[in-house]
Amino acid sequence: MIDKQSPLPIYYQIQELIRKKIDKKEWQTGDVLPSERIFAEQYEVSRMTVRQAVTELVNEGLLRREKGRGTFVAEQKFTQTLQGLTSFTEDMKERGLKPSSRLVSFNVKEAAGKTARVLGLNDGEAVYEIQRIRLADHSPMAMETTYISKALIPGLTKNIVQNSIYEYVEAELGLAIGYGEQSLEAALAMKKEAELLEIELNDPVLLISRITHLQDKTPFEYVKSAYRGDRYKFSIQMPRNE
Ligand code: 16G
Repeated sequence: MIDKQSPLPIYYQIQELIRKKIDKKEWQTGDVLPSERIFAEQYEVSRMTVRQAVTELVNEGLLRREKGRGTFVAEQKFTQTLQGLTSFTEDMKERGLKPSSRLVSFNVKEAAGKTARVLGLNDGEAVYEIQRIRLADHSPMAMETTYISKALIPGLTKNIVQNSIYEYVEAELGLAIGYGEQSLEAALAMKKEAELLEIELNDPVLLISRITHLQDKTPFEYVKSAYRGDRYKFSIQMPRNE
């Protein structure tokens, strides 16, 4: 199966062979790969070559190494489009997964600084600060910190925010959500995020900041989230402007 005469580098051929086994579900999420030694013997290549192929796939996110335990087929990443304003609940349901939230904290605070500014509030006005771990089929995907003006949406409760906030705003309150502004940047998971997201300290996360407005342009939420870098991939369609 490995063609040593081929112009394709051997490590690349091994990489594609592993990819194929995963595509064909011969190896599934959570399965452990044979050791480098066994691999090298089976395909009559050096362990270095096997290591190179595996490292590339680990960097790509297809495989995951665990110290002292071996190399596993990683959970596949979600591709999340950046077009359209959707809620976590909607995104997960569309994928056929069960959305849920683990409430980390629910407080009313005095708005200050950027939070007050982006929500159009004066310093000292009351805001809800809601921290939630968002889960898909019980597996943590993101940690969200949401700020919402108490004067605008006075009735929020722990119970409500454990379900969909967008659904409450639209279906219960009859408010129309209009548009959002969002930015993304790379970061390393800090201690609290790592623990709650069940990843290692300094694992990659994507920080997403969103300000969402009602149709009448009133800003209604300011959300700072950390998405697991190993579970998410973002995509967008880009028509070239004339
Ligand atoms: C998404 C949003 C978040 C919003 C939440 C509402 C990002 C990147 N996305 O997670 O801003 O608050 O959906 O979800 O922050 P819910 O309706 O399920 O509570």
